Amino acid sequence: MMSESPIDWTIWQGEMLATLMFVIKDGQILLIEKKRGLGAGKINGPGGKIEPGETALEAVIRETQEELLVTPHDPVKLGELRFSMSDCPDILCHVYRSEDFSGTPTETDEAVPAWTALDEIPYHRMWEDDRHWLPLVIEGKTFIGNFIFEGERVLWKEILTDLVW
Ligand code: 8DG
Repeated sequence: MMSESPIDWTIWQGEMLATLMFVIKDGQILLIEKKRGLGAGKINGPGGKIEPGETALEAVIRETQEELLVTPHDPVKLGELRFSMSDCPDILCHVYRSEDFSGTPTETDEAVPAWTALDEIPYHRMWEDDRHWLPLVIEGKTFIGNFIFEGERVLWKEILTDLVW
């Protein structure tokens, strides 16, 4: 792990804007096994790119509908993740939590739904950074996570908590 960030995060800007949704209900979290795109094969929350003209909130609802045929209710933004990537455009990702939904989580071309107990989250099958901030989502805390990746490895990380959006 590098000790000093080679990036000035105060002027950093994401080239790709993305979202993630974590529905947490009855002690379980609604995860997906992603079937295609960036992070295929990994366990994650539903989510994806923000389309031109869309807000982050609109995008996270649309992506959850497309990937799982589920509509999250009253999503609350908890975090922002900033990924400086070595091999693809830098990503700014807005992280939401919801405590209820309508519809039935269903497998689609993009994802397989996986309800998971909160104490059984398979971090070994997830992006390496997730273990540093997903516990904050579960606790309902706000955060910024800054990460520098080399390929799929985290070279540097910083987590700031208690943000006001
Ligand atoms: P497509 O169907 O349009 O091809 O793609 P998409 O679904 O719109 O976008 P995507 O390529 O799936 O977007 C990448 C998703 O992966 C997006 O939700 C953000 C998420 N993601 C990263 N990096 C990391 C990470 O390190 N951890 C976690 N949990 N998610 C990440 O891009």
